[in-house]
Amino acid sequence: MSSYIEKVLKKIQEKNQYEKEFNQAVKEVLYSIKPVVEKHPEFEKSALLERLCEPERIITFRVPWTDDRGNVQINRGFRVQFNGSIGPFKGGLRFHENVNLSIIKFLGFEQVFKNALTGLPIGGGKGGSDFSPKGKSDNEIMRFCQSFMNELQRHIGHDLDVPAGDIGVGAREIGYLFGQYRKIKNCFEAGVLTGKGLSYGGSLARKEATGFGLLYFISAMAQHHSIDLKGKSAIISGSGNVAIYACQKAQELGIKVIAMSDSTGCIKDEKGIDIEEIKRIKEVERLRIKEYLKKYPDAQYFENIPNQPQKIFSIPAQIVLPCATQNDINLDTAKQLVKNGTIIIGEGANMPTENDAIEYLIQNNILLAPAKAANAGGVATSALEMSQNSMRYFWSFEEVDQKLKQIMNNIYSSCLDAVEEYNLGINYCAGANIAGFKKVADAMTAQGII
Ligand code: NDP
Ligand code: 2IT
Repeated sequence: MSSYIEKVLKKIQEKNQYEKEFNQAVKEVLYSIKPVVEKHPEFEKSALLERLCEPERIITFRVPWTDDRGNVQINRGFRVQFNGSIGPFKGGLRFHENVNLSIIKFLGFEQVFKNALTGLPIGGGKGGSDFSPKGKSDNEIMRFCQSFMNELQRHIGHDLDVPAGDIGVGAREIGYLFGQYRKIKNCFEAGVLTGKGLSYGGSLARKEATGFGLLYFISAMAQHHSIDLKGKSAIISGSGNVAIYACQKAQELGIKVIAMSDSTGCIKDEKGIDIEEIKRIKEVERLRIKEYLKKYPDAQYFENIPNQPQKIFSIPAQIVLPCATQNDINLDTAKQLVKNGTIIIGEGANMPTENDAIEYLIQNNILLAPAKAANAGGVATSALEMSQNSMRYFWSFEEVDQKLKQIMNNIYSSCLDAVEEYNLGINYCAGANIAGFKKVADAMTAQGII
């Protein structure tokens, strides 16, 4: 290990000792960029890695709101503007009860490399709140979003920082956030948020983009390795935005998706998941995935046991798409996946695989499509939404989808180039980190010590 990287990692661990997820994400990147750092002694002189791992700005704020019973509730809001050297800070907002600074920082850090990989002019950031939309009425969600925006509006703008959705933030929440921003600013600044509804500046295919993009990336990888995806079986963890459209595109490609999940449990349908029924349950009715059994009594349901690996990962499949949340696959789960004959893992979620599990999977010849590359289709299409907003124009679904496909193919090529240049075998995780890092390092170096 390069002594400069060791020194930086030690410092980061000391300074952020309670931030488990952030330390995990930093370690994964810094270890894998070693061959590049060793070629560039000037990085140490300009403290490039220290600057890369310290967000440009962290904002935390109080979010007071009143629930339907008239009780005042307080949540904590976050926005981490991690690195703006390539473009305005860009990244989603996550509303989930377990959100804390460590999680937002890890997400912001990963976003920097992901956004660089897209080749589009977007820097990296992330935000959110420990607010859980689950079980809340529409009015409660609206009041929360309005209060959240009352503070966030000071810190965002179409050339400054452009938030979007993530876990717990979809079209409904973006609509309420945009409405409040427009009211406060007294102007229609369409490009300040992405993932907007189609009636007020959203892009066609943004909703589908992360899931579709994941399958485009996997297709490029499978083609390079002479693997035919058609007829392969798949399991997908999660049943939210990313999981649903990953499932839809997988089925269009002839893959048989036999299981999906939510945080409570998973359903298994050997005949293949009816994705329209999942959309009805999750997108329209906002119910639990178990509801699927009402229409398909022959399907099976397995409930998760707290603090144990999610049940879905014990179902054998050739393709595994973790599309729920971070750290779903630990070393034990990874061993199970290898035993079950998995060929490809495509990370739709951010950091779904723990570091020792990544190592184990690659050593066991599993093709692992890393999140920073494989799920970049969502943010890339957000950048296309920004372009359309700037032009005051819009592209057809087919045009956006075509651009998305091209971007995902380019991202795969960038990863492959890095893998080949540095002799990394099938380590696409290191390849993605190196390709993303090089772009950010170039931009940071050119802009001096800031
Ligand atoms: P959604 O809120 O739409 O869906 C999240 C899904 O994950 C739900 O099915 C949820 O189940 C499940 N889940 C299981 N366990 C957890 C947990 N502990 N915490 C939160 N969710 C859990 O989110 P998205 O589909 O948008 O996001 C899924 C993943 O993809 C996240 O890692 C996100 O960061 C990443 N991502 C999202 C992009 C986007 O454009 N939306 C782009 C790139 C990455 P339940 O309903 O039971 O909570
Ligand atoms: O993790 C991600 O890339 C996202 N949640 C999407 C961010 C965006 O700005 O569209």
